[in-house]
Amino acid sequence: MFRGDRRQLEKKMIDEGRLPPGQSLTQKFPVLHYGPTPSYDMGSWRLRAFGLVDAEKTWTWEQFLGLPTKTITVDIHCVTRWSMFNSTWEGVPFRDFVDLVGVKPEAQFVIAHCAYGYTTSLPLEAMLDDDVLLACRYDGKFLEPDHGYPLRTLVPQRYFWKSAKWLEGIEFVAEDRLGFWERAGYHNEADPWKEQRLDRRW
Ligand SMILES: Nc1nc2c(c(=O)[nH]1)N[C@H]1C(S)=C(S)[C@@H](COP(=O)(O)O)O[C@H]1N2
Ligand SMILES: [Mo]
Repeated sequence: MFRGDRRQLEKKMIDEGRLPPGQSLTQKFPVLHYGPTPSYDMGSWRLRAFGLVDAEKTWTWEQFLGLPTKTITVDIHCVTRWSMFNSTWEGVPFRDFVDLVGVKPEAQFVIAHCAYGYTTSLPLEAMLDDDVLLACRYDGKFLEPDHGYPLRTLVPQRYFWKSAKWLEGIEFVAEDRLGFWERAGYHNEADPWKEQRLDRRW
């Protein structure tokens, strides 16, 4: 892409409703997180589903890789104002995961638990969208450690901090609990089309 053309292209993409307001396009995939990148011994790695579920369940890496996956190509939007078009991810559709787990009717929110206690949450209803994945591959390969290896959530319809890297647990709850960036003042809805970046009540 030519530098001079970039602004024009971005304006066109905003006008066409593809690029959310206030965003710029990036060609490379930036890395963003708080704290160090964890490294896992995959022999002892577990994904755990708990909270308002019929029975708590855990998956080993081997078991998780045996679950049916789907591949999608989506645009992602970071609150720091970069958007990346056409990123291709493979993972277990969250909807299918919910069916596997058996979630109680009182469950209204989903809390993603990650390495070092990072959490982020969303309404269960939002997590049931077609394009929400427990993603284990990006561009046909396992995730890079910096991008969340071995597993992250992918929620393309929200700012990217809602896509939790180094996922270790999924908790189903009746009442929401603010996550790491949300407690720091980020908006709990995080809809890029409404520019829900910071919570103005702070
Ligand atoms: N576990 C964990 N997940 C995280 C974060 C984090 O600090 N810890 N940061 C979030 C933020 S702010 C962004 S923008 C995206 C960045 O993902 P990337 O590094 O793959 O681009 O990860 C999100 N997921
Ligand atoms: Mo972010």
